Order: sequence, then structure tokens, then C-alpha cells
Amino acid sequence: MKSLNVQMTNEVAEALKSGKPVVALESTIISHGMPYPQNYEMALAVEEQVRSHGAVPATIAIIDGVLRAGLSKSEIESFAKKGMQITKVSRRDIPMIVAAKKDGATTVASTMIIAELAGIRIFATGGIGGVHRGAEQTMDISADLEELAQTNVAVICAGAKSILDIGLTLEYLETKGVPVLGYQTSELPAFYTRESGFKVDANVETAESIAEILQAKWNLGLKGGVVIANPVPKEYSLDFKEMEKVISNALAEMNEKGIKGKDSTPFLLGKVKELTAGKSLETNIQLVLNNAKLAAQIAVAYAAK
Ligand code: PSU
Ligand code: MN
Repeated sequence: MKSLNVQMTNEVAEALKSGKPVVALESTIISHGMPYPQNYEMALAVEEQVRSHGAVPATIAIIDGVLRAGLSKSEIESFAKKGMQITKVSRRDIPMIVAAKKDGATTVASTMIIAELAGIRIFATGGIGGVHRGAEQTMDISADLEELAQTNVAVICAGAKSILDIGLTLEYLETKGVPVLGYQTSELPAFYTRESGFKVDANVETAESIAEILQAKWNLGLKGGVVIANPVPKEYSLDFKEMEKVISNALAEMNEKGIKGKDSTPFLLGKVKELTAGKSLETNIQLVLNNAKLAAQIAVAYAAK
């Protein structure tokens, strides 16, 4: 029997072998998170951002049933162009996609799994999944949270979107023992906005200090991930009150239409984009770039330990 295998580009494999910093990137954000061609341009710009801050980017996906770390430009373009036609793959979907030798866009959860298998500890994205509003009834809780509980990868994000119940998401992470760090902030950002009304567990000032916390956690054998929340740059942040209104309209329409399960997040993301007349797309792109930069700096500091 063959053991689980991640196919890497030479660049990623060599960087990992020689202990150089590597940053994992997800592919659901490409296929399901943004429209073409902005998604393609974003994916390339994010890779460039990681490189220019001294680390090697490894965009993660499943192609023809093979777990992959590091994609070619044309593979990224194909994921960007096919968009929603590419299956969104979280932990539970991996076996079916691999067995059927299909393509899959990886979420935070499945990107963490593949990153860990490849030996990558640092991962940059936009926002994590979480506990959905109304989860007391629907039990819609993203598999991202369970993955953070068990997989040793740090996720640099802009917090969680307020399409989610941020308070319950933080409670869940606390129960699962996942540290939530704020980069130069004591407030958890809410993706489009720098504020959410909720506190992080620790405000950490430098990439170096974040790397020390990661090392302390994993050296002690405390398994699981860490959430590193990096607020969107001020000049791109959107108005908190306005976003709350947009999100409550999007949620009302979702409930009316009976949209649930894995379709819920992509529906809400699309609706928010529509209701903010595309303004949210620019914010989304800028915050991902900002996260890629911090992730590269953390990866560089972590690799030097
Ligand atoms: N939040 C965003 N943009 C995204 C996602 C979440 O602001 O693109 C994607 C990520 O891939 C995340 C996934 O892991 O949605 C969570 O989906 P679900 O809630 O179905 O677990
Ligand atoms: Mn869900």
C-alpha cells in the first residue's frame, strides 16, 4: 500500500529539505472566493508577495486526485477560470476526490492537512470558517475549527467575517485549545473591518514573537494550530456598521432561499460582494496580500529557530 503522498514542485521540496521558509496558500479562495480574472491576479500577486518577503509560496490543491503543494501558473489559471465548477474540498471530501482522481479546491481545513503532510507549518489566507450565526439550531460549524484543534499549522488571516457568529467562534476555539493571536492589535479583526468588538487572547507586536509562541507550543507537544489575526490595512477597511447591515441582508436572503451546508459560505461571500458593489473585492485582495507578507515574515523567523 502506498502511503499518503503530497506531490511538490522542486522549488517547494528543495526549500523544505534545506529548512528554508515556506508559506502554504489555499485554493478555495481562488475558485470560490473571488471572480475571474481578479482571483487569478490575486493568486499570482500573493505568491509574489511571499517571495518578496523571503519565503517560498506553496499553493495547495488536489489535481487529478493528487495532493499538491506548489502549482504552476497554468494550473492556478485553470482553478481561477473554472471557479465554482471545481469542487470545494474540506476534510470530509478528500477521500472521494482522491479516489475519483478529480480536482479539488482546498479550504482552510484541507489546506492545513496537506500542508502538515508536506511539512509546512505556516499558512496565509483571507478569513477562516467558524461557527455560523444560528448554529444553535443548524449546527453549521466550519470544519476549519476542528482542524485548528488537531493539525499543527499556523493560519494567518484577517479574523473571521461577521457572516459568522464571532463570539461563538472564539468560544469554540477556546474549548479546543487554539490560541488566537492579534498582530499589533488586542481586538480580533472581522475581515473587512479592523474591529469586531471581541478581544484576542494576546496582542503580539512582532513576527519574531509570533514565531517564538509557535515554537513554544509545538515543542511542548501541544498539538493543533494557531490563529494569527492580522487587521486589514486602514486605507482598505470598510465601515463596521455598514458591513453589519449588508451581512444581515445577505443572511436573510440565504434563509429565505433555504441555502445551507457547504453552499452557505460561498453564497454569503457572493452576496456581500454584490451588496457592496464590488468594494469588498478590493478589500479582500488587499487583506490577503497583507496576510501573505506577515506569513512570510513569520516563516522566516520560524525557520531561523
Ligand atoms: N471565508 C472567507 N473567504 C473564503 C472562505 C472563508 O472570507 O474564501 C473559504 C475558506 O476556504 C474557508 C471556507 O476554509 O470558506 C470555509 O467554508 P465552510 O464554512 O463551508 O467550512
Ligand atoms: Mn458549514
